[in-house]
Amino acid sequence: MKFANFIPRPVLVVAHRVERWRDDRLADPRHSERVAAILGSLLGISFLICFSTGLLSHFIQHPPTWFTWPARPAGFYRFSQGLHIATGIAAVPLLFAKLWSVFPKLFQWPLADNALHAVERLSLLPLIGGSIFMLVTGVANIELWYPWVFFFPAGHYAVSYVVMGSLLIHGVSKFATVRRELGPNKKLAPHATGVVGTAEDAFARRHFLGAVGSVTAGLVVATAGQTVWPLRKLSLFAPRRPDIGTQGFPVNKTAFEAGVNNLANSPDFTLVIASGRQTLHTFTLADLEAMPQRTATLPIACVEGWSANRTWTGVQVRDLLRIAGVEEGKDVSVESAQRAGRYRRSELNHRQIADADTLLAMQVDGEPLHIDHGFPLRLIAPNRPGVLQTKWVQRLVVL
Ligand SMILES: Nc1nc2c(c(=O)[nH]1)N[C@H]1C(S)=C(S)[C@@H](COP(=O)(O)O)O[C@H]1N2
Ligand SMILES: [Mo]
Repeated sequence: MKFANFIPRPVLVVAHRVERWRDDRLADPRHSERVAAILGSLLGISFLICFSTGLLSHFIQHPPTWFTWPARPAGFYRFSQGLHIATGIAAVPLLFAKLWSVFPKLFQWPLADNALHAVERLSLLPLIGGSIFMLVTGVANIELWYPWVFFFPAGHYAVSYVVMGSLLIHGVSKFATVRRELGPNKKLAPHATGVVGTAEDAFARRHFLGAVGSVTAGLVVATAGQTVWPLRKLSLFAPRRPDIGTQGFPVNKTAFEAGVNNLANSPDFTLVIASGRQTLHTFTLADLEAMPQRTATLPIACVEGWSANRTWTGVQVRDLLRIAGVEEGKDVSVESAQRAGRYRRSELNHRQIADADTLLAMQVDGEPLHIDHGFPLRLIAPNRPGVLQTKWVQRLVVL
């Protein structure tokens, strides 16, 4: 006796209608396997670039023992973080289009053909859920909107592994389809429905993909202006423009917000070089001004996606450490007058210290630093994320 005989008639009627609806959709070239393969490949590439640049950024901020981030090329972090944001933004319309395109396939009955297929379909849950989580938290973060209770980088980082794991399963299971649809013999390939595509089908497909492509390109351009200087006036979706702010560039956290107004403005401000609890050397501002000054053009490249190139003048960190008698090859902790907050300190490894352009800056573009940019003393060094360019530096502690 057939299983279907036990199912009440109204349920069968509904199931039949759903099936007809699904088959009608699947006959639409925009829901074809070819479109799914194209969007899926583009999305896969975006996710891979986004994941690798994200992982790199994570390692730079939380270096494992085998990882010592170099100081050169000076603008590399700016480039890789720009790619991270651009591919993340591009993935938003691509993901929408892909989900819309494959949506009818969800209504397959039976739900899976065999155990392997069941695993593959189940892996869609973490893949889709995780992707939406990554894109929503990422976009909210670059828009400076933090509506969650968890710490963004930790959540965003952890879920990226869930997405990559399920993407791997998905990619492997769809590999044959992608090769059939996009490989060299694609003209011979029948449609999902078994009908060979007509010229109208090809037109409808291109029309749809063209629309998705334009929206994607538009979104990327409207965000990239926060880091790609010539596009700055098109920076519609990005909250910051690299040319707008105090002294002509953005401020991440003001001196008032950081609670350092009094300390930073105090005439007795000193810079202390210490090793553990022991003070090795104390510099007054006058001492620092009397030292050889170095000027370098370096970007601030915020992890949130904006960046701005500026010309900084100050003293070399390696000079300061030499005067304090610190031997070469040590790492230091750069500590701010700011008392609380995650970004009140950062670490400089020995490769970065050895670089001539790793400075404690007192000036930007020939003017004394504004207090919101770190007056009287801020770290600025090549190839570092903005969050590691510590402002209001008061102590360098040898590690
Ligand atoms: N002490 C301290 N330094 C800090 C921060 C901070 O919150 N406190 N924010 C960092 C971040 S996230 C960035 S992007 C840069 C921005 O520098 P700016 O405000 O001068 O543009 O400063 C960094 N230095
Ligand atoms: Mo930042």
